[in-house]
This record gives sequence, structure tokens and C-alpha cells, in this order.
Amino acid sequence: MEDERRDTALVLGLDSSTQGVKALVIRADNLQVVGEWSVNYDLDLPHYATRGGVHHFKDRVGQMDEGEVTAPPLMWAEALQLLLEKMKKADEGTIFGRIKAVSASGQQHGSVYWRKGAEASNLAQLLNEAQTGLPSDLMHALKHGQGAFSVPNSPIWMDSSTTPQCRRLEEAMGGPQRVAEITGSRAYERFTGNQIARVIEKQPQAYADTERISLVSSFVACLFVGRYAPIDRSDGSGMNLMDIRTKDWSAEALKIAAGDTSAEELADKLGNVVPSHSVVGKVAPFFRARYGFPEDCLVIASSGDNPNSVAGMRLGLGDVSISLGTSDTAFGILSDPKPSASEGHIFCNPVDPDGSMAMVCYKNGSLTRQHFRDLHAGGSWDEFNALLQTAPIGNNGKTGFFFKEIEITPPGASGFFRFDADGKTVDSFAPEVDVRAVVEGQFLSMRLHASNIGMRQFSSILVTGGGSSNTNICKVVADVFGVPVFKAETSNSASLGAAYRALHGWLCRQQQVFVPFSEVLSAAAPFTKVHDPDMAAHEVYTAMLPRYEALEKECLEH
Ligand code: XUL
Repeated sequence: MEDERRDTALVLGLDSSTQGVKALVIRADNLQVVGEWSVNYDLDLPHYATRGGVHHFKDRVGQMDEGEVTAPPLMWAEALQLLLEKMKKADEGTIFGRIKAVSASGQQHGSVYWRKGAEASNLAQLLNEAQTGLPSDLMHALKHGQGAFSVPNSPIWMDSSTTPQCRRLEEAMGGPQRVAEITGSRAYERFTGNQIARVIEKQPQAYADTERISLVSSFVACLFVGRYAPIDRSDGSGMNLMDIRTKDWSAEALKIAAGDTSAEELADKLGNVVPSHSVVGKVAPFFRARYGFPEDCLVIASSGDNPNSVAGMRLGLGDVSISLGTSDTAFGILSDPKPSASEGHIFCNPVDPDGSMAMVCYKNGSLTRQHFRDLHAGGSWDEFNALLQTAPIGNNGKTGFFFKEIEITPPGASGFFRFDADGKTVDSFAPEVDVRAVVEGQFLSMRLHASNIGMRQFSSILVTGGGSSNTNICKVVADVFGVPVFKAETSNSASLGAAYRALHGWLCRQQQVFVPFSEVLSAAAPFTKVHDPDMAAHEVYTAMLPRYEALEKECLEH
């Protein structure tokens, strides 16, 4: 933490994520982090009785439908207030008054349903300094009258209850590939448009009582400005409702999602979609009075956690990053994205109004690596690494596919498959062969599927997430992709990205022109290189790819 000058401007990035909310403050002049704070829903707000920040159908049999996963937006608001209180305690009058801009990141795909009149009777309380006096806290404002929400529990990205709505969208639009070409992704259960379509069908009265629908990200912006704030294009791309080419709602997708209701009405409830660097307002008087935000503090459009991570990892055109977490994710910034029904998502770029980002997600990331660590290495990463090094590069042609959980990429793959050098299935491998097969397989898959949606030519890879501290795994990444691997210092890339974007939006407004994001980042410290590729090993992997692809198809046929 670096804040020796108490007169420099600051910006605030928030991250309203699945398990909690985080804040990160950086200096506008040199991008150094001044402070980070967090609140965990399960631990800090136990009265909502969440597990991992959510209400899961498996924990509430008889109360929730199969596949439903929700969280109360009231909890997100209460957590935000608690977070700001924590910051205030630590602040000692030195931080809030210098914050020039705020932006937020939100878990992608979740939706918030504002009741008719919520803007005038609930959000407006955060503005009404003169008339009614400001509310004692955010909760008071949101609970006022009939309460701000027509649907008290918001469906979130873990919800998988919308398969009928997904199939309807794909059938009505002419198949999954066409849905992908228009909206950036085939129909996915967690995508917001399919969730909204289900609310329309299952809770018609609540939908009729809804004035506005926000994403989790734009919900946070609504609180900060004290009125409805628009959805940004980047998070809007994760809804199966926006046309990623026109960067506006797709009339066709809206009509299908609206079902028997009016598509125009749905468009009204969604509001306009805006470029991610847009100023959506000034911080409401409630936050100024209670925490000391300055009067000219701007609120920049919020966005999803994945787009914000792309900003936080400072990815430019042609850059690729890999996050090795519970799930593994590859991100890239592309000039020629290739939306695909078989893999990945194309979103609008959060820092370049004309650009795109691509993302490939895997469910079988670190949990699968850990499974083999526990099975063959007694739970020790050192032992796992030793086994990894024992087997040769390319594993003498032995290849494994380990879908412990039903996979997102390739969609629906499930089970364990091991093939010997002749392509015959076998029941088991020696421990070192298993370990090499799991690590090599994960990155061969990433190379294959990332390339299918356009991530083809890049000069380096930035790794983040828990798995990135394992240099043996980073070496396999470098060799499979044939480029040097660098590592980011922070694991909070979403809140850091929100802070960078707050700064970006603030500078664009100050200079009255679009400032390239690279200029905003010019003071950022360079990333650390962790591995150069071994090009001989890279050739082995390149030769393995066609066979890997054919074997993957075989696994999907089972
Ligand atoms: C992305 C996705 C998750 C959430 C997690 O499509 O569903 O990464 O964004 O917050």
C-alpha cells in the first residue's frame, strides 16, 4: 500500500461477487493500491442464511425448483453498506474525500427486478436531502413502502433451471450457431435473457409489477446514483439478448424472451445499453453525507466480473490471459472474434467501444487437479509436481480427459477417459502418466477451443488465480502455447479492473474525448515473467492437437 501523498486523486473499484463484496482504492496518478476491504455474505451477514453467498435448491428442497440458485439483492446492498462502514473506520478522513470516480464489477448474468415506483419511492430517498432528509441507511431506503424489489430473490449465474427457455430461444432463432452469431454465445442456462424469460413464465404478476431490470453490476450503480443506471455493453453481452454487432438489444431475442408479453415493454424494463466508459451520474447525496464522497465524484457504468478482470489484467489487442481457479478461464482481446455454438463467449470489450473480448470457461479446473494430487500425491503439490516431471513431454502419446463435473467446454462432456498411444481406451494410467495427462490435457483443450473462437496469434500469456503460483503448471502453459508466461500480482483482478475503468471513465469525461485505455495504464508496473517456452516441447504439443481433438469427439459420443 502506497499513499504517502495525501492530496492525490483516488478512484474506487468495487466487486459485488458471488461470495462477498470487495473494495479497492488506487491512486489516479500512479495506479498504486491505497487500500482493499471486503465483506463476506455467509460470515458477516449470517441472517440471510446463504451458503457460499447463495440460496441453492439442493439446500432448500420443497422451497425452490430443481436447478434454481438465487441470492437476495437486499443482502448485496447491506453488504455494500457494511463495506463502506469498514472503509470509513480505516479511512481516518483521508480516503473518501479524494475519490473522483467509482465503478463496480458484478457477478455476471444475475438479474434484479425493481418494483414499479421503486425509483421514485426507494432510490430517490438517497437524493432527497432537502425535502425528506436522508434515510438512516440503505436498507431503510430499499425497504420503504412495499419494498424496492418485485422479485426478492434474484436468479444468479449458478442457476440452471432455464433449459426449456434456452431450447425455445435456439429453436426460434434458427439454431445455436445463429444465437451465438447474434448474441455472442449459444443459449446458456445462466444467461440473463433466459432467466428473465423464466420469470415471465413462472411469476407473471411479479414481472408485471416490475419497472426496471438491472444486472448485479448495474444494480450497484443504481444505488450509487440514486436512480436507475443503465446496463453496459460488456455485461449486456452475457444475456443472450444483445446483438454484439450493433451493441444494442436484439429485437428478435427480446421478442422470444418476452413470450406472451410485449417485447417493447421488456425493452423499456431493460433501459438503454451504454458503452462501458460512460458516466452514469454523480454519487448520490446519501453517500456524500454519510461517507464524505466529494460532490463531483462520478459514477462510471458498472460491468461484469469477467470484463472487469480483462481490464484489471490490462489485456490489449492480441493479449491472452488464463485464470486458474476453481474453474479455469481463458480470456482474449480479438479483432476477429468467431462466435461458436460449441464453445466460449464473445462479449463487447469493456475498455474499447469498438472491440470484443472472448472467454472460454471450464468447470474442471483446480478441483480436478486437486483430485489427482489427492489420489496420487497424498495431497502434496510438491509430490504432484515431481510426478509431473517424471513423465515425458507428450506423455508418450497417452492422453486423458477428466470431466469430473459436467463440462461447459466442450458442453456436456462428462466422465474420465484414458487412451493409450494407439488410441485404445484403458482403465488406468501409472500415477505420473495420470498427472501429466490431466495437466497437458487441460491446456491442449484450452489451446484448441480458444483458437476455435479466434484466440490464435498472441505473443505472451498472463496467468492469474491460485494455480498460477505453481511454476510447473506455468511451464506446461508456456510449452503448449509456445509463448512466454507472465504472472499478475493481484488476485482481485475484478475490483482492480473496476478501479481502472473508473479512472478511464473519469479521464474520458475530463478530456471530453475517448482516451485509449493504454494511456490510462501507462504508469502501471510491468508483470513478472515466470517461464519462457521450450520450442521443442511446443512442437510436440502442436503435433498432438489433431489427435487430441479427435479423441475429445470420441469422449463426447459416449
Ligand atoms: C461467467 C460466469 C461466472 C460469473 C462468476 O460467464 O458465469 O464467471 O461471472 O461471477
